[in-house]
Amino acid sequence: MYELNSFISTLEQKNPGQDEFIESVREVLSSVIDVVNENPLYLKNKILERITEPDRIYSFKVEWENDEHEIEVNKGYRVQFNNALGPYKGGLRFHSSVTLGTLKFLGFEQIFKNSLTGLPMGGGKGGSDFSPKGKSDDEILRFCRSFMTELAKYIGPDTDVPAGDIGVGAREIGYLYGQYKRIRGENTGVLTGKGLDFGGSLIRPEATGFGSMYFASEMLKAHNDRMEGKRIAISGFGNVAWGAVMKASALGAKVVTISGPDGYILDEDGVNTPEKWAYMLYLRNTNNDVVEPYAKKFGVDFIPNRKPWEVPVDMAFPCAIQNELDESDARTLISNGVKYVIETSNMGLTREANEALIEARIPTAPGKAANAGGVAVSGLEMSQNAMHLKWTREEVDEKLKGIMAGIHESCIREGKEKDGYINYQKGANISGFKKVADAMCQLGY
Ligand code: 2IT
Repeated sequence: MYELNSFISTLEQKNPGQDEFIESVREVLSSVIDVVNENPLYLKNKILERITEPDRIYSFKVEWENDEHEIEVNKGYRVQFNNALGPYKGGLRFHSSVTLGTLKFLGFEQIFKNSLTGLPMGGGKGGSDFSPKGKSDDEILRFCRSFMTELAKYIGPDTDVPAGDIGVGAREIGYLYGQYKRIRGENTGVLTGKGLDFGGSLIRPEATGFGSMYFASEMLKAHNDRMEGKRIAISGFGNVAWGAVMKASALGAKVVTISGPDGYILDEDGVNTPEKWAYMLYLRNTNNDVVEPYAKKFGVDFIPNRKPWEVPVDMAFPCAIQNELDESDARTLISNGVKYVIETSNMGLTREANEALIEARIPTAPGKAANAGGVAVSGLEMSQNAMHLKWTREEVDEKLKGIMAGIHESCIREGKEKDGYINYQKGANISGFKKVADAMCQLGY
């Protein structure tokens, strides 16, 4: 029998200084610990000890040359966390905040997210403390080449399939895949999120944001509500926020905020024109990591050094980075009458924020459910690569919609509480966990 706090304190002793990892384990275990304690097979198979230890971690040095012809050195990692359901699958993050603890939290989350999609994918994550901020295109190319020179030793289309995450978009995946092909001479599609002309899937760039809106639509349906006319706050201005604002507009909702590390944009007309969407992508590719120029370009308000959660809205979609919405943000949203919160970044809500929203009975979707559309379409890209064919936009979009609806159903099945409140966090954790745990029991140790 397990007791949550004593399990977590042992884990902390084994993994000192990895706070984000510990937090992500606590989050999953707080939902599944009773399920484990009631299942003799899980207990006998020591599932909790085994699932919280990565299968292996590769750590390597990335040496590259900057535009001043100086050599720079960064840390590179690939965490292969769990492959019970299929090849390790998960993105690469290039961001100054990346530590091994960050990648272990992301890899751990990825196990259950990938399980929720229903596709045969295990969980992994990788990346570097390299900061794309202020870097030239040539520097990005040289960094990606060096990073892949090491990473190529550890990945393969049936073993480990990386993709993008923060700081790694279509451009970086192109450079990384180019180097993989140079080294290995293979066209096996070992990365997902590739360009459309060399094995990439339609809808992959949009998939995380689209999927999150499809999930939200299902939530609203389950609450006899609809997307049309909803006022939405989104954080971030990168790939995920971009997909989300486009789909929100298509569904008749109005997104009034996007944000960056420098502050947030308040656009009362809505972020709802192709010109505004294209400008978000342009801003992302300048590598400056600021959103303020949007305000100047479109003549709207910029609120420096603040988060968008102070704006009264019906729905909030954190789409940027972990712990970006804390307890006081949650309380502000609640007192301003928020009706739904859809965590679209990985662990975007702090534990206290989550608890406050659940206590207030606000339907709150966890990232591993709401943002699974990205990795789901990555899975579809793997299928297309393996078959050497390409599905149409409509085919991929239909499959994505079906997968998101399926995840929503699993959340209801395992997360509906006695008072009728759907605890999405509990639902996602239990259904994601059970599949992996069952597979681990059947596979033996
Ligand atoms: O967090 C995520 O799910 C991703 N960054 C996407 C992973 C993937 O393999 O497409």
